[in-house]
Amino acid sequence: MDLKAAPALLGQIRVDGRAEHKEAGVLANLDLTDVRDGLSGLRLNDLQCHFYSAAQISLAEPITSFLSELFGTPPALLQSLTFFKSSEQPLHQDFSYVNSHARLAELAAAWIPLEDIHPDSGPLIYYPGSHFPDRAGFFDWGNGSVVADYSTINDYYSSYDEYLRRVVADGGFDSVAYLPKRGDLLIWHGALIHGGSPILNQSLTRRSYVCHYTSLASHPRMDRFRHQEGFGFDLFEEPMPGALVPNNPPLYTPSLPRRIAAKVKQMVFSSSN
Ligand SMILES: O=C(O)CCC(=O)C(=O)O
Repeated sequence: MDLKAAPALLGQIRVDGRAEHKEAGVLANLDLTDVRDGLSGLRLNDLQCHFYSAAQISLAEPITSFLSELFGTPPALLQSLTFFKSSEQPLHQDFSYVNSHARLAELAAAWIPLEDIHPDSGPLIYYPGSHFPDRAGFFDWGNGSVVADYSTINDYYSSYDEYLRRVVADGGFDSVAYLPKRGDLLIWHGALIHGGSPILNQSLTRRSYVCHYTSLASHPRMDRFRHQEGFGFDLFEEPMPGALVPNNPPLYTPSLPRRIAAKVKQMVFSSSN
């Protein structure tokens, strides 16, 4: 938190969020002495490349086991975001922005509270049921594309926002504010409409860790993952030099029931293909 006291390496953590964050690029360029000094919407990217503890959270068994069931193959992390305050991010569907993986629909996110979330801190809001394509349809990002092109994205922000607001109003979707306690977990489909609500009390933090996953087979760098028993959750192939990660971190080891279930699934899939 105290950037003056932190190793210089941590200044190299990539940041994202509002225009001023994007321009800074990395934490060191934000001219902050303490990360807690505000900046709602500030996101630290991919802390799992710097901290083994972040990698362990990304790979927590309840997440990986649930996503294995969902995808039918092990999940693989695409990115993580760490928030101190609400992102206050407008409504969106993740697949529009997170789309470097091969199978667009194989996208899910985990929202992990790092403290009990206060209703006035700008909680995550989402619209249950809005991930069904037959109910939400698809926004046209230009030339019929259902995903955003970063070179033209600014031209579309306001019409995308209008589109999603119309979808939730016309579809009769009700919003839910996510008010978890530390230790809870929310997993959502990559097409669920969601956003960060406005902060009502500026003194409140909303510390949280959000990960986006695809299936291992769909990951753009699948070849870089180590595998074990058909599971491959290795995030450490390319840690930042000097990162706080053990030299040879252990692979995720699925439980025996999970290994049996995976084996059976593999046999069923291979006999039906
Ligand atoms: O937590 C938030 O405020 C927004 C997170 C989010 O929308 C995302 O990571 O896709």
